[in-house]
Amino acid sequence: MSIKTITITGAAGQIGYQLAFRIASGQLLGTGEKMNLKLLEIPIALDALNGVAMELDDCAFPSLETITATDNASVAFQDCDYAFLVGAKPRGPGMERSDLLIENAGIFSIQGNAINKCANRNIKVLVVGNPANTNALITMSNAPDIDPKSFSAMMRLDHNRALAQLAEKTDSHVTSIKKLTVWGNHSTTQYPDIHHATINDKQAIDLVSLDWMKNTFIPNVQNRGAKIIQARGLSSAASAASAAIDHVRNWAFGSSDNDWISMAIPSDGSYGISEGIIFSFPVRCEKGDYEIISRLEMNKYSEDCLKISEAELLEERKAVEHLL
Ligand code: NAX
Repeated sequence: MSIKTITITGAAGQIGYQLAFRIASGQLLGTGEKMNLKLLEIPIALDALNGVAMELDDCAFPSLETITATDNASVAFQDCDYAFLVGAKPRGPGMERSDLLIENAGIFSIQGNAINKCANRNIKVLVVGNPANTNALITMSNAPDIDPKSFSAMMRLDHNRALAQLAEKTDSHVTSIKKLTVWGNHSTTQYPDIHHATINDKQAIDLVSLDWMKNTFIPNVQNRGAKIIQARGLSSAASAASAAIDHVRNWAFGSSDNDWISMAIPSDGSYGISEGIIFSFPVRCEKGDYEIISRLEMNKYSEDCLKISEAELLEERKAVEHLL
């Protein structure tokens, strides 16, 4: 049995602190699979990171072979099979979105380079750190020797949030909802789309009003992150870690046959979305690969929503053009 190497960046942060323990306990690969865990942080957070490593030791997880805590990207990505890029610079007071893009672009270009040099050629990369889609684009562009299909950004938290909102409204369980999509960017331009969704085999769109869909459901999903910050005083962490595991587990081991998931991946031009930007599509995963669900019928409302999110991603790409 081969031992997998899993890298988590920003591992001393809120999400990293949840993610590391859930992965080490076997919730990603299954409890029988051994792993080496590599944790990357910035120098100032190394003491905290060593504390995380000590706690991981203290759990005596049967699946965990070795733990490496480092501030060196080349060490962290050496032989990496699965990378969770969580660490990012938060938006500071007075910082414009474009400043945030550029600050983070520096981080993700270094990490893309290190992945290109050191990681397993079949690596799967999930970018969580915001702005996640464009950070994934930068990482991918700086790893030219790795298949672009190895890079993705996280929309699964948005997807899970949408499932929960729709389940609550229709008094059903999340597991009875299939074929829901959150398209686009992980931002407030994302488009949670229930036009193809079913609930216990009935069309979801027939079970709710258009007014609820447009004026309650969509804004609630788009703004759920802000609501969590308002309530907790901190941004989503446990739910983000849970979604990150859902994303990579489905990607690596497959998603359900009669359903699909939302993943931000390099656009191949499907649904008229500009090629190359990291855009969320409905995908089905099998044997470590994914395929975009094609030829879904899209009405004018949906097409317009996709275009708004695409325009935002094109603008973000323009802001970091010099790093691509
Ligand atoms: P925290 O600020 O708690 O943790 C971030 C950690 O990253 C810190 O420990 C910091 O030292 C580290 N870090 C910064 N630069 C680094 C670098 N160059 N290399 C390695 N580590 C570095 O943030 P947390 O709440 O954990 O959130 C992490 C990121 O996830 C943020 O960018 C956040 O906006 C983003 N999110 C993305 C979500 C998504 O769905 N895509 C949802 C949750 C979350 O908001």
